Amino acid sequence: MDLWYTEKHSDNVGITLKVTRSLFSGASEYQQLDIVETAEYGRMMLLDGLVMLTERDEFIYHEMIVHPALFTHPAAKKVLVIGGGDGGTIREIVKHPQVEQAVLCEIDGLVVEKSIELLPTVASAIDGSNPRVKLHIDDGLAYIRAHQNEFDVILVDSTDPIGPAVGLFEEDFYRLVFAALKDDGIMVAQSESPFYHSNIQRDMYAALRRVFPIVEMYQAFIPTYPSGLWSFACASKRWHPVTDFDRARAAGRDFTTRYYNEDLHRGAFMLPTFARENIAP
Ligand code: AG3
Repeated sequence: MDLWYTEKHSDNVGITLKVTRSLFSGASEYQQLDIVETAEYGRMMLLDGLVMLTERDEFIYHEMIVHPALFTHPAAKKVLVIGGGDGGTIREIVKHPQVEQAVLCEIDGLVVEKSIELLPTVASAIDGSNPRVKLHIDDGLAYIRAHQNEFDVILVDSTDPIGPAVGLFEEDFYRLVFAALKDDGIMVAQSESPFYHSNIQRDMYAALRRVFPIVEMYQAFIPTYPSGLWSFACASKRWHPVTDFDRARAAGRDFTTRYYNEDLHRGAFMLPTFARENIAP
């Protein structure tokens, strides 16, 4: 018997992957979590039925949510991740030798626990072995309210704006992020698909522009997300992710990446016309 999982991207379109077995299926007080083995994309994590990651293409999302900001900020020492309980974002952050502390604030302890158990290559930096990593199981909004002028970079690694992540797409939250950042801090948040989510993008970028002086969108190709074209919002207090980007430092990095590189950094900020129009002021 063949088993296939479909995440519907609209009423009429979805992505379907052949599943060879289920590794975990259970609900926390926040959401339904499933981890399955697929025939072509390795293990896959779903939250409320939405694809969060697969082992085969997670490197693209995790490299791209981290490295553009960390090679734009001249010396990021303290970095906060909100969401991202699988640990992939933290794994990329700790590749940067100047980072002294990487803090993960994830609302759902079950996601962290099951990622460590079933997705070890993703969760390698949050399994307790890395002294630079601190873990908080807490609501991102509550956590950020209690911190001011503290972080160089804040990365919002959220799910879609439904369920527990709704508050992470609102202006009030961006104001709290702004306050939690130091004077030259940078925020990056995943910002959905320019192809499918133009309304979400319009509202999100408008809210960001009311809070931050510099707001730029950049894109990445992520095969298992809706439409395959995904985006990130870079909102910054001082450093511009293209004009202040330190290309030489990125080119001289002493760690490997499989998607990000110093040329792609600039290219990622060059948008197709329809994507640019989604967020036109
Ligand atoms: N964050 C999930 C992005 C949203 C995907 N949306 C969807 N499949 N409908 C990724 C978590 C990985 N750290």
